[in-house]
Amino acid sequence: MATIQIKGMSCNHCVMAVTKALGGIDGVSNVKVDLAKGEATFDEARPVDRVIIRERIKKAGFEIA
Ligand SMILES: [Cu+2]
Repeated sequence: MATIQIKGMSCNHCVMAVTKALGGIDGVSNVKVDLAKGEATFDEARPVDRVIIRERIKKAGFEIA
């Protein structure tokens, strides 16, 4: 399981957007976003390039801390 810190989430809409962004990445599953902690955890079927994860998060309007 991987954990990333995400900046800029303020409500459940943000949680949904991040969950959708991460869940849409090939090989990523079981995404869980914790709003209070500002972090997301997920499983990787194989190692996913962090550059791709960063890009998807950015596209959704957030930043990886
Ligand atoms: Cu929000």
